[in-house]
Amino acid sequence: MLRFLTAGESHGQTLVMTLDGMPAGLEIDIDALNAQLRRRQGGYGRGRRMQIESDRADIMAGVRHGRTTGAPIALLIRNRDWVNWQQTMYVESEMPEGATGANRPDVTRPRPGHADLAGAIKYGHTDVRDVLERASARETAARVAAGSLARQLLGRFGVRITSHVSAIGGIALPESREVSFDDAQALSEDSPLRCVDESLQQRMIAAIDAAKEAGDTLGGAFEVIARGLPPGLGSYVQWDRKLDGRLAQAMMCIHAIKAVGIGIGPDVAFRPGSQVHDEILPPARGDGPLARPSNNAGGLEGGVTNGEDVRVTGFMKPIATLMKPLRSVDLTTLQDAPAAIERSDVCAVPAAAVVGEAMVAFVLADAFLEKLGGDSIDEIAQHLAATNAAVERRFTAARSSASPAR
Ligand code: EPS
Repeated sequence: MLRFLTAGESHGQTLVMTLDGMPAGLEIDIDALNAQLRRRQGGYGRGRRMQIESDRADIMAGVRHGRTTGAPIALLIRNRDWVNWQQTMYVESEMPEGATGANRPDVTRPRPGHADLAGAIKYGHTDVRDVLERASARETAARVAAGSLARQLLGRFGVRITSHVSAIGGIALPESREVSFDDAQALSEDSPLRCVDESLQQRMIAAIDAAKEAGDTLGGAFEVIARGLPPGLGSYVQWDRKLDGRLAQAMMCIHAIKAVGIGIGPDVAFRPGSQVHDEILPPARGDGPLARPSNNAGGLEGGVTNGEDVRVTGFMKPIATLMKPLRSVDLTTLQDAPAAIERSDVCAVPAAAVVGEAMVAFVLADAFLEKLGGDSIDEIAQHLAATNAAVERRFTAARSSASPAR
């Protein structure tokens, strides 16, 4: 079983991530991991924080001489902004001598849509900062680190993962547009929103500018696509083993995600069966796999991978920190007061797409190990080869018994 936990506050010293269950013998590419962290920091519409941070992971445990040992992996992503926050975020009971930054007043006006109010009531906090520091999406940097390691494991066995932004605010790719893995993969990391349609992207940028001007924020949607997964990951036999359910949970728990779609997602509710289900055709070439002319199911039938691309869409609400704040109350007086303003982003959908890739990578790597697992990369490679050979034998037998008329 692969699992990870994170710790860390948005303006604390560091984010911490522990990943348990990685097999031994995987070569770790720390530059590739840091490149994923950099991708998460990008996207048009981010705030000033991203100019301060340049996220880098320091691996503290579980990797030796460039390879996993099978032990838990621990890593740190230090917050460069910590120097500006020591007087507000110190750990000790008294402010330590030499603490830098500013001593900020308590936050008492919860932001609608953020965890502020529910969290303050739940944990009994009077300074809402005790909630928002941990509820902040800064934590997703640690998830991207975990996901990057999961992606490196999958990559070792030919699985690749990409994403693209399909909507910002009300501006969206048409429903009929299925973005191919290659089109998403070809998007440049310098592309401002990682949308495959350039004219739409320009309209999205204008919408973000207008939202910023109005003190408002924008959400949107992104799709994660995974290619090269073997069929048979996940299972239909028990509710908690269905891979679509597990992917949905992993996407839904990303900050600000309010809905998840698999394949064509919510559209399934509005089309007849003949326009939803993907037909099954004989192999296009003699020794090829069965052909599927469409992939509305997003690579998952019965909660099991079917060998097609896995496609998962996340729908993100607008960020809850508005520079023109919504109405709220001051929790110390219960009188009307505009919601607190924290430094934030206007739109973070491209960053959420990178986090989505990480969470999808993590769940897929977990499911991969469940079916083909072993304690080392070599053992897993043997299991995968044996599984592929068994499928191949079955199809070879079927081909040789097929009537010549077919
Ligand atoms: C950040 C995500 C957002 C940013 C944050 C860094 O967090 P939140 O969910 O709290 O809005 O706003 O930046 C700051 C907190 C700041 O002070 O600028 C991230 O993804 O790293």
